[in-house]
Amino acid sequence: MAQTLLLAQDGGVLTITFNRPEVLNALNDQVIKELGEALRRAECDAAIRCLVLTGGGRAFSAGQDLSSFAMREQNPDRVSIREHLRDGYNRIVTRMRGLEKPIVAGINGVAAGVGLSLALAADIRVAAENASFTTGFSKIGLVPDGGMSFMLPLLVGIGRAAELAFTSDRIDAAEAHRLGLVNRVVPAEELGAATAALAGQLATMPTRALGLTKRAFNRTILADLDAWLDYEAHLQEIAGRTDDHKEGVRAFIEKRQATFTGK
Ligand code: LHQ
Repeated sequence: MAQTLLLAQDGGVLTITFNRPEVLNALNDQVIKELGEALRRAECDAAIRCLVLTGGGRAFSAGQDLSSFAMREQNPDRVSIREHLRDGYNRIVTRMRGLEKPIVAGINGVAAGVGLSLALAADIRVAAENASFTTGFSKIGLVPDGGMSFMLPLLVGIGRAAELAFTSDRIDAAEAHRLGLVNRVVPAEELGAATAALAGQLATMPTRALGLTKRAFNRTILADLDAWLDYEAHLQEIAGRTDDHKEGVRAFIEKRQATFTGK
């Protein structure tokens, strides 16, 4: 099976690149598995002192692979959305926040759905000026998951978070920067060098102190991370049973506008 992630270590920096460019780095079970393994490697290897998460091709990540998700829905033995989240994305987010090393997201293109959630779970976000952002969930009748329901209001404030989550409007990097969603915006051709320079700097800092700082921030603002993730999964289970969710996914696959009924 083709590798869905590319890993490259340069000094103390491990760069993880989503590698499904043909579907805008949409995330399937294999990506989640490989990402879990890469994070485990970063936890165990003292030589790795900073992570970079980025995307290959024109996207950072378009979120859950909706084609594989729609096929999964036809399997009578499928696990519930709640379990899908608990066993997959929630573990990844817990690992990312629990990793006591800095994580820099190099957002090279569109970040949507849980792809955006993973960018928000990183510590610092650097975006290319042609990157774009959409929560995306409401377009398929779902609620923000992968930690987005608390990271988004934390970063941009609850009013702006509501607007972004309700409308799923796509915003550009300049707007994302204005809202506080990303730390820096750089010309597209400089993104690799800019993230590498920042990550290289962080990798030479006192890793233990940075890790403990992250632990302190987590405790201050994400003290109930696991409970929140669990609650999101519970809400997603409810949303996932609606007609609007089924219509939203069908409409995406059939490349047409969804008609939502509110049910
Ligand atoms: C895709 C995808 C995609 C497959 C583009 N899947 N193929 C958690 C738990 C349980 C249930 C479900 O979900 C979740 C978490 C989530 O992440 S839910 C949200 C999932 N993501 C989305 O709803 C975003 C869907 N994608 C889009 O809205 C657009 O593609 C964006 C805004 C990302 C980019 O738009 P464009 O730049 O116009 O590109 P495109 O739409 O033309 O996409 C290019 C290709 O990528 C296209 O395939 P094709 O064969 O026509 O070239 C898309 O079908 C494919 N693709 N996203 N998520």
